[in-house]
Amino acid sequence: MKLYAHLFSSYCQKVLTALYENAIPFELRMLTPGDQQAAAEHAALWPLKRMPVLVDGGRTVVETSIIIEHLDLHHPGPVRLIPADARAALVVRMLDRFFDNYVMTPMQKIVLDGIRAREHRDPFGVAEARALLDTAYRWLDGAIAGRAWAAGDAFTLADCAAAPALFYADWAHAIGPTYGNVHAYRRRLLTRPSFARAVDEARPYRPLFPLGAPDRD
Ligand SMILES: N[C@@H](CCC(=O)N[C@@H](CS)C(=O)NCC(=O)O)C(=O)O
Repeated sequence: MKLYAHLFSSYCQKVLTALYENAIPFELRMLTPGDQQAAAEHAALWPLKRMPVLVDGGRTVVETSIIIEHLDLHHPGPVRLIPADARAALVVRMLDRFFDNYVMTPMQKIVLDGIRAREHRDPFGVAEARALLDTAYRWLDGAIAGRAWAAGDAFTLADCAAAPALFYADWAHAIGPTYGNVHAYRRRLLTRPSFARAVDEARPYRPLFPLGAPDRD
């Protein structure tokens, strides 16, 4: 399998975490800005040019949640990221959508606004993103009370989504000090070997963080 990705990208880390959970072998096709060959391959596979993209045999698989579903189906390992029970799987998929739509998306809005030329910035959109993150943190703090992982005792797809989302969201818009469950969960994610590896591999790229990476994590 080949994964077209960049190690510093939050959505790429979501899939890398899933791959590392089950030690699934793959070749990383790193999408570095200077590598035009890799960029051309990526664009030919997926004209929308979003990363990561997984190529498994003759199949091109896009969208991180679907890539992780694909891995769980075709390359199952000891850690089942989608619960076998359909009802439990629904909760996991719902939380995966929560992290992508209400943590990752507003986090990216804030971060990407920092890359734009000053005249193209969108302060209203950024203020909306910050408000959405505050609401998401508040909801999450209640939802995960008493849980080890997002959906309960088992590490799942939802945690693969949560890990990079909360990692970067806290950098972009700090998680309020009153949300103790979210802080503890973020710390727990950082100690999970699969995600800790993804974070470590991305360390050299921290100077790329447009808002300035904090000196922690
Ligand atoms: N919904 C997509 C989102 C992927 C995505 O937005 N990836 C970012 C990197 S974190 C990207 O490719 N950005 C490049 C761009 O927006 O042109 C997924 O889950 O795979």
